Amino acid sequence: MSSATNSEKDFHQTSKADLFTHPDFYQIDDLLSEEHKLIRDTVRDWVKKNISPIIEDAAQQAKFPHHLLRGLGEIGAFGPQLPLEYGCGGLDYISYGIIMQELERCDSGIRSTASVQGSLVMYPIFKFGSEEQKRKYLPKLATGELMGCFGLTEPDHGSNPAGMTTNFKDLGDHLLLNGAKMWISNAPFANIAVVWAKNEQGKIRGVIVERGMEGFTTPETHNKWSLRASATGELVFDNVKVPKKNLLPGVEGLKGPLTCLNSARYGISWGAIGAAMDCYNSALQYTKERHQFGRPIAGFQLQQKKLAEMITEITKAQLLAWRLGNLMNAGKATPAQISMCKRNNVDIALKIAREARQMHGGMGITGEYPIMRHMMNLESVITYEGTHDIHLLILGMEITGENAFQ
Ligand code: TGC
Ligand code: FAD
Repeated sequence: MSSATNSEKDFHQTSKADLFTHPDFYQIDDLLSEEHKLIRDTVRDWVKKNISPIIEDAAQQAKFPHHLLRGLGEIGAFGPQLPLEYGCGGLDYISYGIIMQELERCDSGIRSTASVQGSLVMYPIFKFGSEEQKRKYLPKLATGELMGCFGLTEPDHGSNPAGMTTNFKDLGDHLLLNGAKMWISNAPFANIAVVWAKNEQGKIRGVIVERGMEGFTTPETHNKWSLRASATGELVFDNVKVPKKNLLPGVEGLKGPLTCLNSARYGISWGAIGAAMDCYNSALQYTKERHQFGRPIAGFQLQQKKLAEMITEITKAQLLAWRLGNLMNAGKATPAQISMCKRNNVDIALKIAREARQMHGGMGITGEYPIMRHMMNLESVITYEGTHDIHLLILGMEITGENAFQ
């Protein structure tokens, strides 16, 4: 079980109704199937009923709402893109994107939990795990009975994970794991961790570490101003004996974790649009209702410029994500295409959140509106899964053939 939990009664329920409907300026809904729309409606209804009423309080208290986990499993938020035979959703990548968008529309931290579980824990087990590992972990991860985290980043190796120092020795029937990971989403409550570490030959391998293994601890990271409703922590390995059967057999080298990041970055590309839409809707509503100088502020040109630019950027981001989803479905998406979409969509979402914050005037800094929470969350989203500048350099290398990283 998880190391620490709370329950629904620990969160104050707001009486404010969540009336979100998505803007669709370019009739992009026409590009979706009936199944996609049904999935969207189902997830949206569940989010409105279960997350919206408590999310502001969870963020203010900086507490992850553990009671949501089984419900997230029931609506198919964990590993929707993985096959039915392992208890997963068996859905396409557009459906996966839609689910991430609906979750992040409410809060990036909740989407983070689902991204990590589906793309960074379940996906590597599915893609690189043994049949025994798949049968043991995937069905329970899909329901939320088991939760996982992904350990790549270290205190001294963030953008450059190839330099990692976490390592293991092969001692016959078990591995001896030492080192530390930092900034790990879900770490404080995860039952298992997919950890990337170097073997004695300096090759990066994936290892499944279980809570309860001696020498394995997960201290929580406190005092974040961003993703406050998501639990972040460290993974510390002090001579942890990990059974050899917990090694992921199917991959060696940095391409292992980077392959998983492709899937998670894709999900973020859709997720960020959700946060942007929520900020846009709130700004549109507020400017229509708020009167200054004897008229709604929506009537002033400067406010209209901001709203018109917001919906333009949201629409462009939607089209980019939709096309990328189709490339993912066809198995044709390249890492650089994913970088472009993650980078662009998070960037526009953060800019929209900042503009929306100003349009709400003083009210924009309060928890009465979701704006400031989205804005602070997106400061992490633009940093994790590859920073804004790292994705620019990935694109630069793709188009010029020159490596500007080092
Ligand atoms: P480089 O030499 O370019 O590549 C090493 C090997 O990996 C292959 N490769 C990829 N494979 C699959 N997908 C990709 N996107 C790949 N990119 C590269 C490459 O072909 C090579 O394979 P091989 O067979 O030749 O060995 O590697 P590098 O050391 O120069 O680094 C490249 C760089 C900087 C782009 C990469 O390291 C990077 O992306 N850095 C950013 C780190 C990052 O994104 N960390 C994310 C941590 S997890 C996280 O933030 C989760 S937050 C989750 C949440 O809460 O939602
Ligand atoms: P650094 O790599 O130190 O970068 C600092 C600055 O230098 C950045 O602006 C960067 O763009 C720039 N920079 C670095 N290299 C170059 C270069 N070559 N050229 C130009 N500029 C450069 N990691 C996980 O493994 N698992 C998780 O679950 C996870 N969850 C996270 C949750 C949160 C809330 C946060 C904040 C982070 C999380 N991360 C996780 C870590 C995240 O992926 C890293 O923070 C990110 O990759 C950047 O690494 P860093 O923070 O060490 O920054």
